[in-house]
Amino acid sequence: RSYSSSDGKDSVDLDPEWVKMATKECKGADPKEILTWKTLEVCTLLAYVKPLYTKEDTAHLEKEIPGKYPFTRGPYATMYTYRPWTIRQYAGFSTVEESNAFYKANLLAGQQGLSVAFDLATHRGYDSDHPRVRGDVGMAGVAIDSVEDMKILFSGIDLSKVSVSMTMNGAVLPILAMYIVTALEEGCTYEQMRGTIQNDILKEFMVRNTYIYPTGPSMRIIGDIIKFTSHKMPNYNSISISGYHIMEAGADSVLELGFTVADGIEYIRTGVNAGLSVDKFAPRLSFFWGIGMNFYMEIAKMRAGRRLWAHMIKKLFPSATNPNSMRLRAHSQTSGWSLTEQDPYNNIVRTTIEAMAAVLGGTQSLHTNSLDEAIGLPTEFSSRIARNTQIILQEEANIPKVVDPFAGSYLIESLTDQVFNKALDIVNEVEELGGMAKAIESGMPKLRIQEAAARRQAAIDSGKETIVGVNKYKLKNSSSSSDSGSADKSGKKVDAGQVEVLSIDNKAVLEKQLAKLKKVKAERDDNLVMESLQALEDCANEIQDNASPNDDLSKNLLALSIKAAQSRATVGEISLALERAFGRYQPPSLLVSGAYKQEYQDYNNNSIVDKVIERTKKFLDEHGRRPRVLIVKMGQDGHDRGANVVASGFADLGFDVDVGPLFQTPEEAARLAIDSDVHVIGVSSLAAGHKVLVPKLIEELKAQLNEAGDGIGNHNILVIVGGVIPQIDYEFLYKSGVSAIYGPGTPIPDSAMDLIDKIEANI
Ligand code: 2CP
Repeated sequence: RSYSSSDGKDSVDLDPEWVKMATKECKGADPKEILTWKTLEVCTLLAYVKPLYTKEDTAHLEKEIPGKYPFTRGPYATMYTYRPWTIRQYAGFSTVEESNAFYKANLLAGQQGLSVAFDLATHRGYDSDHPRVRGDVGMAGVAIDSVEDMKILFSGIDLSKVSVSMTMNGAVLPILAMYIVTALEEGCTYEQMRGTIQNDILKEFMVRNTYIYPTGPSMRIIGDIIKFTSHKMPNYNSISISGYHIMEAGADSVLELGFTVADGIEYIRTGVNAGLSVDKFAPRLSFFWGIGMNFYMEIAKMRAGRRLWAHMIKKLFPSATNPNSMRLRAHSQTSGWSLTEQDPYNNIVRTTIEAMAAVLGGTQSLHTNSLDEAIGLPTEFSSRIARNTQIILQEEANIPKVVDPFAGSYLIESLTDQVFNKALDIVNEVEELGGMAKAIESGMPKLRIQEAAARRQAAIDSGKETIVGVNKYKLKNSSSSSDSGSADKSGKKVDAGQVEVLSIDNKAVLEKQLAKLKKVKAERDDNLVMESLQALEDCANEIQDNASPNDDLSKNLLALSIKAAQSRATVGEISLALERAFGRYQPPSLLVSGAYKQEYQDYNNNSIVDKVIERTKKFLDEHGRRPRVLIVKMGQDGHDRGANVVASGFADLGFDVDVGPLFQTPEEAARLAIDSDVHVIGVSSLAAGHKVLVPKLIEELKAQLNEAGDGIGNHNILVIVGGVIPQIDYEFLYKSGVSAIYGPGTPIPDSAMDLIDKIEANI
């Protein structure tokens, strides 16, 4: 065990005088041995964190001021003292009418910028009437099919004044085009458009999974967007380079930082390959961090991130001379993954702590999660508390009064150095693989993130890491969220376990969308639509000519998508025109093995893990094969952290695990389960589609098993469900034929043991 300092050498050891006193207080034990903090980042070999930092640890520090290279202390000189961060809550649900009303109410109540959540059908480039998106329309975001929808979404909102962020990656061309057409038709000029499009496809291939086209064409789309916006929309941020999803998928802070900065470098190269100078577009690249419960580390991460970006641009792109090209500005979101279904009011506290880390780290814009997000969609009540958390930090706590208040802290400065150095190692590793696009093809980032996720889950399941209300300090009689409260001192029932969640009527939204689609298609000039779609497809088929003047936008995919959107072509039609040229991306299936078991046993030997392993062995002896599970994700929900962690955990425990491809229909999932002769299908659902998709799966299973007759091995395949399932839907799912629901917080070995019982009973 050794500590390491910013230059990688052994750092100043613990202060000897303190060690003496501490040894006494530790009753003779070595404080270095027992008080050293082995952080989560140990996965990426971050050095151990000392229990005490002193002046000697920061003796090497040079003076830095905010607003100046390397920007460790902030992208602006005055930071929040002059203008606090933007309160920007990510939202969108159901229809454009409902989302528009929600946005307007939020702006009146103190929100300062908009951030649009689209439904998964839109993300994946399907119109609402496509058969693959039955369970997804309007569920985890707002449904958009054409410019007419977009116009209603922003009606009564002045797009020349309010900056709008749109989380869109796969279907980025039709959605950005429709936004631009809406703004133009409302009288806003290109120069006046301010806001951000996420447009970060690399992390989609790594973790978020809402890609449409293969990597090459996807990067070409990004090049065209950078080119178009840098010429015509000087105040618009062309990418939000996102660490958030990398962290939510399980990465620790160092991995998140390293991979995100490596993504950014790849985008700079993409802009340069599109014929642009770095200074023409880099100042409008922006970043997006996930902020979890690792308080000190998150502050250090944000400071180190700014320094790392500035350092890499200077080193790799010497032609960049505008300091704004090196200035990292970031949006942050508190971690959705850190929220718990159990005892959910604790989530307000978690979000507050995370929000404080984000602002003490110097974020430019912030989303604070609602307390109910581990259970379902936020209500007006929970959204208000989330928003007010930020207003209170801005207006009551005096936090904005001083720039970078943690600067000079022995700990934070040391940690900033350490995170910088370790993340730099990751960036260099990616560079050695040939840059992020190549690294992704090698599978390296995905596997590293999955490994970190599996270890984290094992740390929680084994009790090494505390989650209040989940694995420690649980509510009485609470095995899951079914707990509906406990008694307070006066014996009165306190409702601590149940919260109300927003419920979306998927059928009603779908009907509305279908009617609107029909109307748009009836009223438009079809010839114009066909022409514009053909032009787009032809351009996509042409090899790019990098020698063309860099302000020539005649062969630009965004310019042509704008024309298509103006003609009232739909999201699905524009996406399909591009798909005809580019094809659809099929992801490889990758799974880590051994990490879960090792981390668990490291902390807790001779545990339930060993018992489950014994049980699966016995099962093998008795039944001639291992218990076999197919993990599926249906609909357009690509959140696969839970599915991957469960799959690798179950495999480590001795199950035969199959992982279905993402985006299956219930019919396809049923077919795969029967063909693979599994005992169980485990459905992982995080995007609210379970009430439509799970009953359909069970129906399909029955129909297909009947069709197959007696020749099939399993007459009855069990269906289990995990993920974000509101308690109120449990009864419905059980009635539909679900055998078990394992909500967030269920330890993997517990669910595994329960499942073996169920499989044996079923056999
Ligand atoms: C700010 N300004 C200042 C100062 N602070 N000027 C002088 N002194 C200061 N102290 C100026 C800036 O230069 C800018 O003007 C304007 O004020 C606004 O400040 P900003 O820092 O640009 O803030 P912003 O407009 O809020 O933009 C922040 C970001 C932007 C990070 C740059 O990219 C952004 O808003 N991103 C949000 C992304 C987002 O919402 N993502 C949601 C993901 P100029 O512009 O004239 O320079 S949801 C994800 C979910 C989970 C999902 O993906 O599924």
